Amino acid sequence: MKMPSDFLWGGAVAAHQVEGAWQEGGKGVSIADVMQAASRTDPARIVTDKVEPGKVYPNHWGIDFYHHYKDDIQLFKQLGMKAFRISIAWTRIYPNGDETTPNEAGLAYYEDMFNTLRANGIEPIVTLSHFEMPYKLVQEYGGWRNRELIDMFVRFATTCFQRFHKQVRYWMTFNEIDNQSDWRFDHHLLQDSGLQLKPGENAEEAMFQASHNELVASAKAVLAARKIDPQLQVGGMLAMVPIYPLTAKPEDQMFAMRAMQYRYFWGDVHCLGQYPAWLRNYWQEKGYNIKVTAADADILRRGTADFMGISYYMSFTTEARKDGKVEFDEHNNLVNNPYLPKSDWGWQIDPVGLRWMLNWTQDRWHKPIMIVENGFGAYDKLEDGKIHDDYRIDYLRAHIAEMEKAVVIDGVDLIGYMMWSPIDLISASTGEMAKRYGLIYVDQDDKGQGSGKRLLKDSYFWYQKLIASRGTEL
Ligand code: BGP
Repeated sequence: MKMPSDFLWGGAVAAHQVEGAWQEGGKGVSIADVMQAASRTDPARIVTDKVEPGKVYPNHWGIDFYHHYKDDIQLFKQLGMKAFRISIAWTRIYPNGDETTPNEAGLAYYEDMFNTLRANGIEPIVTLSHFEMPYKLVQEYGGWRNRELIDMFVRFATTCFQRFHKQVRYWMTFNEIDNQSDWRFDHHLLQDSGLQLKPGENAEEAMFQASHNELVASAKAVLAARKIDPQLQVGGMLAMVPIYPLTAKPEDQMFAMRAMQYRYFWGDVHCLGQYPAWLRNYWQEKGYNIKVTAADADILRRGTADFMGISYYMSFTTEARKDGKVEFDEHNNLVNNPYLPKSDWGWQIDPVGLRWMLNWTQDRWHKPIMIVENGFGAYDKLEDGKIHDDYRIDYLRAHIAEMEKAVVIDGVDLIGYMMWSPIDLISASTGEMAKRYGLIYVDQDDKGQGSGKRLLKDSYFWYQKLIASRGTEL
């Protein structure tokens, strides 16, 4: 199906997964610099107590995009990309988060990158916080449970809007803010909200307070952007995962609905400007004391998002609890979906779920949508200098076909599609290089060894044709 001529076909990355150069250009230490990959079973995965000079984490080297971006952008241009999503590392702009004067070297770095993108006909799309708040804000301020972070984030956002508003029109505040619904897994608390639990602290309550502070910061950033340049579009960003009921049993249906309400209340606040009634009741019933001031409520109401950025990789399935309670317990209540295959990392592959989710998102929030992540992590095999990644093409083709139905048949207001990722990068959840997403191969292993050379995979040529044909040559 032919997509509109102004549709933004592109690709996405995050700063900490590609840049490397973690101590260059005046950059401070971020949580991503000291955190072991999220899903490793290593008990030490959560965080180091201090930054150990000799200790290296994959995010320290990324794919050295910091030094390679000019060449890589040429490859993106030849691919035909119309848009490129990246995040700004907060620590390049405010190294510790609590300074009042920004780091000029960091601003200059992104300025040159955005200019290079524009000069090559590529629209930069920017996330402000993608899993990498300054580490000092975790250690000394206690992460997002502390309201002081609101103004620090708004200062960071305002600095970026002021400096880059001519080059960057589309912004998102917090990447996958709804991942915090998985607060049972402590890496989400740390990575997304900078929370290390205190003895006796209730994780869910802390998560709700941290999330509230982030939502206020996000709404304040929206209001700041409007003042600086009314052309700016500032969105929220959610990991969209349909949560299907396992059966037609009403209890399963009710349970799955509440699971969706729970996961997407962040979107409700972003788009509708207020908390849903069920959640306020839930806080009360649990005895949670979430500090929401009258001024906060006013900011949330006024600072609603201009669009919604979403990522889509998979769907979940759930069934009712045996005790009849309509709330998640520590087991996460997710079950296997017998109809769906899985990736090597156990992610359920569900292209139809993307169309389902796009319709659901539009019906619920009535905002323009941008797909800012969708892709397939797989082991690639290099054969005679080539990578025949049919499995990646199959995944992208099936998802894009469903996306096109959502736009052309269902009338979903979709601004663009950014696949994850145009180039191999460090996996956020495993810290591996071996879990590859790219259309461009990077010769580097899990330990950072390799020539760093870039090679074009079969999927690169496939996506190139697809963009040139406006989505018809699937
Ligand atoms: C999303 C994150 C990305 C990216 C992607 C793939 O949740 O926003 O940063 O990493 O998932 O996940 P992974 O790298 O863990 O395979």
